[in-house]
This record gives sequence, C-alpha cells and structure tokens, in this order.
Amino acid sequence: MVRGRKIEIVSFLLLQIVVAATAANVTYDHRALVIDGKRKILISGSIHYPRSTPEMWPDLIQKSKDGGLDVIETYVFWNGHEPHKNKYNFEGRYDLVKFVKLVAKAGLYVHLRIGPYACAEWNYGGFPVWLHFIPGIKFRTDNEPFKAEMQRFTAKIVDLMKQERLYASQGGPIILSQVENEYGNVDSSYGAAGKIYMKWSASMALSLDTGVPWNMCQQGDAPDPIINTCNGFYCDQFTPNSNNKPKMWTENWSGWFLGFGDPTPYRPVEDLAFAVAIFYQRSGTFQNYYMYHGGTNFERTSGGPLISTSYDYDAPIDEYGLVREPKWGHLRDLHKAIKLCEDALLATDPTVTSLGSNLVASEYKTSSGSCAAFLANIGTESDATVTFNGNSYHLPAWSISILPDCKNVAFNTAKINAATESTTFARQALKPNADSSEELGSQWSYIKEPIGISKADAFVKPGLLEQINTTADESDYLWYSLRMDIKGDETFLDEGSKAVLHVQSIGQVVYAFINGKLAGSGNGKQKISLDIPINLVTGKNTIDLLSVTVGLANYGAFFDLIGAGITGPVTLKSAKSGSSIDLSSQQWTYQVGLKGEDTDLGSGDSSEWVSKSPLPTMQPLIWYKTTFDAPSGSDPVAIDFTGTGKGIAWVNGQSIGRYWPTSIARNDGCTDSCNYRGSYSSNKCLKNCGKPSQTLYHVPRSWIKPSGNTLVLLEEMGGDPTKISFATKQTGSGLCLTVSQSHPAPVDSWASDSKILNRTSPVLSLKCPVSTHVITSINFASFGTPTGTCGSFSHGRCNSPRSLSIVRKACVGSRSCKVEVSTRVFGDPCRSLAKSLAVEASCS
Ligand SMILES: *[C@@H]1O[C@H](CO)[C@@H](O)[C@H](O)[C@H]1NC(C)=O
Ligand SMILES: *[C@@H]1O[C@H](CO)[C@@H](O)[C@H](O)[C@H]1NC(C)=O
Ligand SMILES: *[C@@H]1O[C@H](CO)[C@@H](O)[C@H](O)[C@H]1NC(C)=O
Ligand SMILES: CC(=O)N[C@H]1CO[C@H](CO)[C@@H](O)[C@@H]1O
Repeated sequence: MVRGRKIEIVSFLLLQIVVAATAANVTYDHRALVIDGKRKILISGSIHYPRSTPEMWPDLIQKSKDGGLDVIETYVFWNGHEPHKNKYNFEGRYDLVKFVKLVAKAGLYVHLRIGPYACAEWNYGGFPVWLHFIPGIKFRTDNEPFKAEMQRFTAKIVDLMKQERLYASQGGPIILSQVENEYGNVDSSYGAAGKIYMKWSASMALSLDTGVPWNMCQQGDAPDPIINTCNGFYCDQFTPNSNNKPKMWTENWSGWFLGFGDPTPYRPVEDLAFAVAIFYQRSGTFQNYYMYHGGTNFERTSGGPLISTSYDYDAPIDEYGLVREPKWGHLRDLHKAIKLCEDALLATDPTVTSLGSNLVASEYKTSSGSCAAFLANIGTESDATVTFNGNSYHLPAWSISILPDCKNVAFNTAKINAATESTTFARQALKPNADSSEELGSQWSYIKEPIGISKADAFVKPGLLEQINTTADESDYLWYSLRMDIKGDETFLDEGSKAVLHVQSIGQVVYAFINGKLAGSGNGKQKISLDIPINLVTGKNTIDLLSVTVGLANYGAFFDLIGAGITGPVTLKSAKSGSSIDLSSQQWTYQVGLKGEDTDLGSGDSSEWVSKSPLPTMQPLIWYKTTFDAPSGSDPVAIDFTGTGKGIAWVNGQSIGRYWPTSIARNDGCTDSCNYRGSYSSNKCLKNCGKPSQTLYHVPRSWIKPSGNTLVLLEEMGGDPTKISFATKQTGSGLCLTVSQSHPAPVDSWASDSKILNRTSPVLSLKCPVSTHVITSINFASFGTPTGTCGSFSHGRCNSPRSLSIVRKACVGSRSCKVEVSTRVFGDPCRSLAKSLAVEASCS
C-alpha cells in the first residue's frame, strides 16, 4: 500500500508550484481507523530505532513492507534523547526525524508511542535518571514536578514532529500517537492520584493538537476520545471501552525477550499466526507485532535488571536484520490473505456460527456481494473436518483457515508454505592487519584497573549507600571500600585470622576483594547474599567491594524506587563461634565509576596501553585492546565472547553493550519441539538450557572500517581475550519445506479483487534468499509420508520413487522453483493415505 504524494498546483497566478504530501484526515469509528473517509485494516510492526543503526533502517523498513506491514510502531526513548536535562540528542541512532521520514519514504505509516514511559526492557523504562533527583518528584502519578517534566518532553516531541510536518494531518506518516503505556496494569497501586494522573495525561496529550488520534494501551478506562488498546499474546477477547472505538492490538508479542541467566524463548509461528488471524476474525482491525525487529541493546541501554544485550525477541526480522524463516514468510502470506478480505471485513459485522465443539465460522458478507470467511478450530487436541456453505474443509487443531471468497482457502495458520532457511555463523580468524600472518590474539595490549579507590573524587560517608542514588547511573560501577586494623584477638576471627565476610546486595553483581585480591563474587536480580571465607592479616586490611548494575528496572508500580547496590548488612563473622561484627554503619569510602572510564579507555586512544608479554589473563579488572581488519564480505558481524567473563566492549569507541558469556541459562523448562497448540506464554517454548545465555554480540557493519579497527574490553571478572573470535551471520545455504496435499495453494494465486486465479493443487515453492545463488542440489525429496524435520528428514512407509528426480529436474540450476504437490505429478504411491512432499535443498 503506497500513500499518495500529489503534486498540487497551488496558484497558477503566482506560477508557484508546491510539492506537498497530501494531508490525510485520520479518525476512527467502531470498526477501524478511518483515513480520508475509508476504514482500514492495518498491520503494524515494532522497530525501535536506537536498537539498530541508521544504516540498517532502510533495509529493515523495506523488509517490513515486503512482509506486508502498513505501519511501523516505535516508542520514543526519553533518556536517549535527553540524557542530561535540557541537553538533547537527536543524532545517529537517536535521529527520530530521519527514522520517521524513512518510513514515510517507503510508503508506510507510523504509530508513535511517545509515552514518555516506554518500559520496553529499556534502562529505567526510558526515564532519564536525572528525573529521580528532582525534589519532591513521584513518577507516574498526580505529582506536579513529574507532570511538568512529562508535559515538557511530550510537547517537545510533538513540536518536533509538527515542525517537520510528520503528522498525517500535515501530510506526514504519523497516523496515531500513544500517551503513557500499560498504566492500567499498575494504576491501582497509585490509588486515587493514579486516576487523576491518567486523566491528566489524556487531556495533556489532546491539548497538543496533533490532528490524529491518541491511544492508551492496557487502560480500560481511557477517557474519550482516546482509544484504549490491548497488549498481550492474544487479544481476540478484547473489547474497547466504547461502541465508538475500534478493536486495536498495540503489542502482540511475537516472541519474548532474553535475560542473562535465562534460556532463550521462542514462539512458534503457527501460534503467532493463529493469534493474529483470530483477532481479525473477531472484528479486530489493527494489530502490531512486538517486535517485528527487536535488535540490540547497545551501550548500557538494556533494562531489567539483567536483560541481555541481544533483543532479538524471536522476531520475524532477526537481531542482525536478516529475515527469520519460516516466521517472516508465513506471516507475509497471512497478511496477504487478510488483505484479500479487507473490503468485506470493514464493511460489516460478522455472522458467527458454531460448526461443532471448538469450531467457529465467522462470515463477513456485504450487500454488494463480497464475502470473506474465517474458520477456526480453537481445540488444542484434534484436527477436524468441517462443512461450511456445503463444502468440506480440513482444520488442524489450533488453526484458522481464511477464505477470501467464502469458498476457497487462501491460508491456514498451521500449514506453512514458506521454506525454512538455515542461517549459520561462519567463524573468521581475524588478522590484526592485512600483511600479518598472525592471528588476532597475538596483538593484545592491556591496562590494569586499580582495585579499590583510585580516583580523586572518591568520598567518605557513614553507612552503606544505595547505588542509583549514588552513581545517578553514570556508570555500572560503584566501589565500597573500608580499611580495618586487625589486632589478631578479635572474637569474629578464627584461627589464622580467618573469618567469613557476609555481604548483602539488592543487585546485580558483587565482587569482594580482600587486600587487593578477589575473594568471592555473586550476582542476582534483586537479592544477593554472599558468605565468603577470607584471610585477614594482623595490621592494616582493606575490604573493597565492587557493586555492578546490569540495567535498571523498567516495569511495575514504583519500579523507579527499587534501587541497587550493597545496602547491607555487611558483616565479618567467625565460622566457628558465630561471633560477628557489623560493618554496615562504618565510614565507607565510595568511588563512582572506574578510573578507566574517566580516562575514556573505551576509545582505545590512551598512551598507557602495555603490550609486554605475557598478557595477563584470568584476572579481574583488566582493560584489553587489540586491532583487527573487517571480516570479509558484507554479512552481519558478531563477536563471540566465549573465553571471557563479563564486562563492556567497544569497537572504534562505540559501545556494543555488556557481554557476559559466563552467565548460564538455568537448566529448566527447555523443549526441543514446542507444541504450538494451546495458549502460549513466555515460559512455554524455551531452548538453550544450561548453556551461556548469550555468547554472540552484534557489531553493526557501519561501525567497522576495512582495516585498523580497535576493539577494547573492560573485563571485570577475569577471562582470556585471546579466545575471542569473530563470526559473520550467513543466510540461505539450506532450504527446507514440507507441503501436504491439504495445504492451500500459494496465496499469490489470488488476484487482488479476491478472485482465485489458479484452482490448483498445493505447490511447493523454493527460492534461494541470496539473489546471486541458485539451487545446487536437492538433498532430500519424498512425496508420500516423509517424517522428521529440516536436517533430519527420512522416508516414511510410503514414498514415490520419482520424488527426487522430479524435484531435481524442476529446481536444480534455478534460483527458484515450484512443484505441484499432487498425484498427477508424482503418481500415487499409497492410495487412501494423506500424502505430503518434503524437500531439503542447498543454494550457493
Ligand atoms: C475527517 O473525517 C471525518 C469522518 O470521516 C469527518 O467527519 C470530518 O469532517 C473530516 N474532517 C476534515 C477536515 O475533512
Ligand atoms: C534515594 O534517596 C532518597 C532521598 O534521600 C530516598 O528517599 C530514597 O529512598 C533513596 N532511594 C533508594 C532506592 O534508596
Ligand atoms: C497462476 O496463474 C498465473 C496466470 O495463469 C501464473 O502466472 C501463475 O504462475 C500461477 N500461479 C501458480 C502458483 O501456479
Ligand atoms: C492483555 C493480555 O492478554 N495480557 C496478557 C499477556 O500475557 C501475559 C503473560 O502470559 C499475561 O499475564 C497477560 O494477562
């Protein structure tokens, strides 16, 4: 769908020709958003602009358009745009105007979720930490200092969009804006003041006069004319709070986010397609994939705490910008099928009939004669054969068929016509420079970060300080340091001046150093309790505790006050007698951040780098640096941090985020093949149990030069940087697909007026993803009852002996091929059995 840009001749008399985008009138009624008087079925997807680079944006937007999206949805990230009060950043990854203009250029609309609370697994939910220090402030409630700041920033964004003429009312792409975000999930915790604040948010937003509607998600009592919308894994049961508002779904979770220490969630596309189809079946007209491209939490932008650096989300476009198949392709086919029904869906309300237990038909029939139907099997156990309008249809369990003409099936959510494409990471041993025969590891230099207090701005305070109040999140790191004189006869000492150091922290990582040596460490989301056996010496001792945050909380009532750091108690105790001394209220010395952060070692520029060998490894708190040439080719690049511990990394001075390959996913709840049937939840389909949560970290191509790149790591826990390797993510050496005789013919066999062109059998269609590739071999082909999944197909009891030769003949040597899945083509190897064609092909 391309929004028209018209040339208007404004005044012949002045001979002045103005090229202007046509202003669009966006309103809504009880069925849909209405643009220039026409109701619209809209399919939207979230892409958060700072989670990729401006160089990636055009391709991500084009892939979204090719996938059938009409709208790109994004939050606005306040702490990225105003990191310090009144100091704005709208450059680089935060160039919101550029992002919105690129979406417009592709002919798509924008849903701008200004918030300004974003949640989004983003640091502090998108709030700048400086807000926390405004006297008397209380977040997200009826509080004057907060409301003043929220209004100032919201107005700032609206004004910026207006100046650039980006609202649809001005000819721009923005058709909808959001104020607040999922406040209805938590507002009861704020009592009456919460309701006053919610209403104030609504009227504040309306007063900004954008000329397009506003929405509030998860806010059942959003006041008119604000549209209340639904977020969730399913929203088909949702009804808006007024008969005048359309049924809109602003966050349909396409997968789920990853945390350090967690297994990797994934959502089967059969279930995601089911959720979308049933939403439109039940009169929905706008739905948004959260996320369509998840991307990467660069720098220290991840929230949580403990959200990983990857924000891949199992989205249809992966973290690296490659389409994820068959998810992307299956949803593209779904979007085409829904669009074939658009006229009928929008013209009328459905007639709903039961076709049996758990079997529902919804028919949209207009007076002008168009008709579209959705047939649903919401049962989780049994496939069904239903009769609808005199015809018979096969409906797998937990699936929906879409019939754009009320007769022929264009799409079934559980029958995938899009091939699975393999993607692999290819290892590259990187050379420090083109002439060198040496590998990366031979050219590391280092700087040791001092253990304990080393900066002039350190200060002394009695008692244990909460971390965010102390660092204002200017750094992940806060040193808590104590000097102690030991006489040797203290009751908390055991023989040989041994004792147990007890440390309690509210997150997320603690390293304890005794007299300059690492004695123990631990981590946790909101509670760490360590008992570390230590050796003290007679005379002076130092206890240096390094507390590290891993993303500030972003969700829940009062999340801004959760805090972090070593809030105590800290005690020394005897393991034998139990006698102890509480150190919590002593005079502690504090240092915010590390010395190397102050001197900007991340840039690589310092003159202090030491290149003496041997390189110190497996020791805490060392900065490492090396140089490397870009991996060859243009495939996306990742660094595999296996071998290192935990820290932050920079490429050419640009922070690629926190790395933590030693954070291991809990060994619980993983499944090799997740049953997509039945309600999905974020714990239902997990993989990667017992393995590192994240070893590979995205380095955008645009941050790398052909040669002479600098990589700097701050290794906090101890590791061996020479073990680091580079990888490029490659797509499309293998293609797999199984199409059964009961699959619908491809959705492209329909004309745009919802008339079926080819009343053909199902077709197995393959296409090499890389345009210069051709299918070089067919590794497996069987028409009959093949079993197994991609990579492990095998013949069943029934197999047409012609399978391989027919598929080879049709496919080898071409970039794409189509093979009809029928006995007409393959003969019938087993009458009376339902048959399918499984193929595994290679491209190069
Ligand atoms: C915009 O559309 C609405 C409903 O379709 C209509 O009532 C209104 O007059 C239109 N406004 C303009 C400025 O055309
Ligand atoms: C931060 O300091 C303020 C003001 O002293 C205090 O009210 C608040 O409880 C502290 N926050 C945390 C998380 O400890
Ligand atoms: C459907 O028919 C059209 C026109 O005859 C043809 O170009 C197209 O390839 C056919 N599609 C399929 C999927 O067979
Ligand atoms: C609106 C909605 O459906 N919300 C649900 C989203 O999914 C979570 C996790 O499964 C549920 O707890 C919510 O109720």
